[in-house]
Amino acid sequence: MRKRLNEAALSSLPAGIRRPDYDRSAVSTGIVHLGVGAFHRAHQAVYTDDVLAADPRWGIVAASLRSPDTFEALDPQQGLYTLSVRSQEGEALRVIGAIRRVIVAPRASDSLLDVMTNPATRIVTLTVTEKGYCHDPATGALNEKHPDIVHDLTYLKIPRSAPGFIIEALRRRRAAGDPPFTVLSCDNLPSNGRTVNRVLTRMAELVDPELGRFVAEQVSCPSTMVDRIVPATSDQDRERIGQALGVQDAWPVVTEPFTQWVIEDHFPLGRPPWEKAGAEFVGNVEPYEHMKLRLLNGSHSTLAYLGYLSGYETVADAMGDPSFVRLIQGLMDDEVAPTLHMPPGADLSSYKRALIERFKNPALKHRTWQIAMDGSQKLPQRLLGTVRDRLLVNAPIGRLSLGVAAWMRYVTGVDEKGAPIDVRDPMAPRLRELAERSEGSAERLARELFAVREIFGDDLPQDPRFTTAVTANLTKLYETGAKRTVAEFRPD
Ligand code: CS2
Repeated sequence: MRKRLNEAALSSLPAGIRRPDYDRSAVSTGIVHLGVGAFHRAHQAVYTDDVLAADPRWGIVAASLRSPDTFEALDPQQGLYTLSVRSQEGEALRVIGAIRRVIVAPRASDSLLDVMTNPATRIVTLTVTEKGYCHDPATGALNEKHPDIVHDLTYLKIPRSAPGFIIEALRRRRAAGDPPFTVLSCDNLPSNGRTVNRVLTRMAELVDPELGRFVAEQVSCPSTMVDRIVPATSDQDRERIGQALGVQDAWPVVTEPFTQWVIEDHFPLGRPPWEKAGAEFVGNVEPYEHMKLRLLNGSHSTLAYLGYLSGYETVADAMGDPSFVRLIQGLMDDEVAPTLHMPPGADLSSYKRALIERFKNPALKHRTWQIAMDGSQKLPQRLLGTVRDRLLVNAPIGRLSLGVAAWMRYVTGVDEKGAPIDVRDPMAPRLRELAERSEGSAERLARELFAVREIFGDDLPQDPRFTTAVTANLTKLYETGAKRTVAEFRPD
């Protein structure tokens, strides 16, 4: 049995493994993070770790809103964990110390609210995934019927949802005469700052119209574009990293060399000097976000559904198939790129080239099944916004509609060999029921699913250019299977 990674073990780690270059005992809490998954630990926590030597006031208290797993792994490690950066060239390990404490919100909502209410907390960051905002993905408005929102509006002192925690903390700060913290969404939502602001304002209004005005007028929610591919950690990763460290890390995170963070610079109570760690501060994040959500995430979701149905376990496996590379290249070049207003100084060709290489990274075991999760929350910003822009100028949507059709085929919950698919999605039961009602008819399945307004809105189901293209692709998927459909794909 190896000893556990913790403060005492830091000095005996093998040379060459980076570790905190600052005095952890001098660090105080300036940030509360909601949603302490692998993504946060491989992204924002690393940028923060990089700048704690320069300014120790920005330590992180991180909360998980559901499962105690991260707490149980990191608490005995005093918040320390390993970041593994993997590529074909090898693996670089580094121990991150930016997280001071982990809280399991459902067990300790009071402790979490106490830290959020402390005036020293000046930023609340979020990676709660798309569904954590409890919004309607097609419109971006708060879903007032969401069970967690209904709960929180009745029992705001013991909230469950991310918006509930933020609103209760802001309410308490306002009552105490303390200024509001800045809310920084780091999720892959369209205009994530504006979306979180809209959701919070509405929730606050429902609590008290005065609080609604306060949130609308005084809470800053800068938008951000976050990018780093972070697959789920496997037991092999744990074992390999434990061997290299000589101590056991219960939950390291594994990622790629690439990382990017673009942030709107509006932090009334100040912020860490993240630019020193490579973050880019800009006036308007939208062009960066469109570029990333549509090119990277749009391709990712397309690869996930078609790849899974074709029997490819990982993104790199799917990218080993030249027909998939051709499809994704065509999707990016011909269908997505023409809809983008590029950010100043960005080079579209090298961005797309780099994406193909990142997807091919064989050292990352990024499962198609993992990316396929929560499609109902992802489709609008990844594929459907692009579809709308293309239809506006009457341009072809062959590959985009194939991606949508593959999602439809996937959410039936039965694969091409008749085996069950473990569909993880907040709408899974409803999607499954619609699929069952369609009795194996591609046309009926498409019709039933187009009627899900939360995903397709009111406009797309009325547009025969969209419905015909998706239905034709879905029919082809049923008739010939995903692999052949991709191999035989010809643009219109
Ligand atoms: C992925 C993203 O799981 C998914 O849906 O598309 O997590 C993706 O890896 C990141 O956005 C990359 O920045």
